[in-house]
Amino acid sequence: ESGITRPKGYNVSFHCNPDMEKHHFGMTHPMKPWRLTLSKSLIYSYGMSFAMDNYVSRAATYEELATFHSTDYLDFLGTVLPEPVPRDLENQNPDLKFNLGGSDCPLFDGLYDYCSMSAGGALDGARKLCSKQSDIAIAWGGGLHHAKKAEASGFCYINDIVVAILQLLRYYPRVLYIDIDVHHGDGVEEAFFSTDRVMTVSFHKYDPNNFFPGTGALDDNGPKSEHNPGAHHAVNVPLNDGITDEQYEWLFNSIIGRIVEKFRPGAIALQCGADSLAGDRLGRFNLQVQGHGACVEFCKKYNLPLILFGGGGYTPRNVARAWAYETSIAISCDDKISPTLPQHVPWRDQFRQDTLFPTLEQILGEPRVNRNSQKRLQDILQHVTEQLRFVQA
Ligand code: V1P
Ligand code: CA
Ligand code: ZN
Repeated sequence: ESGITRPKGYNVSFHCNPDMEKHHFGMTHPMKPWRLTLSKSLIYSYGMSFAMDNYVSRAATYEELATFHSTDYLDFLGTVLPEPVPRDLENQNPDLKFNLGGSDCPLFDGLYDYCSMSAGGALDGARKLCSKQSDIAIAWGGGLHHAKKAEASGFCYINDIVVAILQLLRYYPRVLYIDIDVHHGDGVEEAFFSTDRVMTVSFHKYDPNNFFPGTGALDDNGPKSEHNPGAHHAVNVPLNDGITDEQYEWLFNSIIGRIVEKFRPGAIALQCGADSLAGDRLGRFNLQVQGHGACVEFCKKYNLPLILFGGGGYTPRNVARAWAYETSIAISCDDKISPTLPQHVPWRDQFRQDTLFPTLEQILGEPRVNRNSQKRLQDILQHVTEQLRFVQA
């Protein structure tokens, strides 16, 4: 009914595991794995599965996770059990091992399974790109960009992105990582701080004192020690509250355009965290589904192997709209998706309006004040342009 057909000579693979979605971080925790169920419900209702190769992703193995994570950390993650009674409300426990068990990264039933399935989908996607069986791979269950080698952080325990990029690096000399989640992609940045084979670019709300994780200033571009090949290969785009589609698209296209020209990546990994959308429970921007999706469209135009990850996104109806729209961008050539939601979508009431593209007024009532001046955005572009003088492909 959507008119979506399978394009010839170009493959999209979709990687998910319904078992992942059953896990719960806890009643008051903003991360709801169920948003993946809602997203798939919309994607399938539009008929998009007929235009993709659909895979139930397997759980990543211990050895695969150990390509990035320390075995100490993995061993602990595999054996910790949830507390029968919550310790205390305010996360004051002084002996959290590996930052596990606090309010951001709680221990819940099936935690290890949840993490290994998230990484399994991302890794399966990366492998499909390496074997040229897919041109675009989609892993909405991945994108957990804060996890460190031996530490959980910001709702992320296993860094599926790093594991997937390490796989891509076996086949592609250079990988470009782009992160449009409203938070700084610190875990991925840090993992590749000392290599010039991965360039990381994060767009995020930046306020070192009041917004998680507090890193990602414009001039944080990788350790500038003399013999570090990774110097200048971290790009940070710090933004303020209320940025609009128009500004974001201009900045994204200008920056990514210059980077691709200079760095000439063999593959692109795009983290599509949906908490940069207007109306997100944790986010601060005024992006609409169209502006968020325009980033995917822009990346797709390079015709490079592309992997799309999920990430943040705390208002499930908006997450589902964005990831459904972005799935349609991945599979469609020119045919546009219907802006009206399909007649029969499970959990139809969740969406409130029957449009894929709600207006800012529909989402928020009153849009957030935009605190990004055009002058500041130009200065950011200028800084990045100068930084790129130190980069060579
Ligand atoms: O602000 C903090 C920590 C807690 N303080 C000690 C500082 N944590 C944030 C974490 C946000 C993580 C975002 C993950 C992602 O980038 C990728 C999946 O989207 C936080 C926030 C907040 N408003 O920033 N934690 C919580 N809210 C939280 C709220 C209720 C229950 C548990 C956590
Ligand atoms: Ca980001
Ligand atoms: Zn986020």
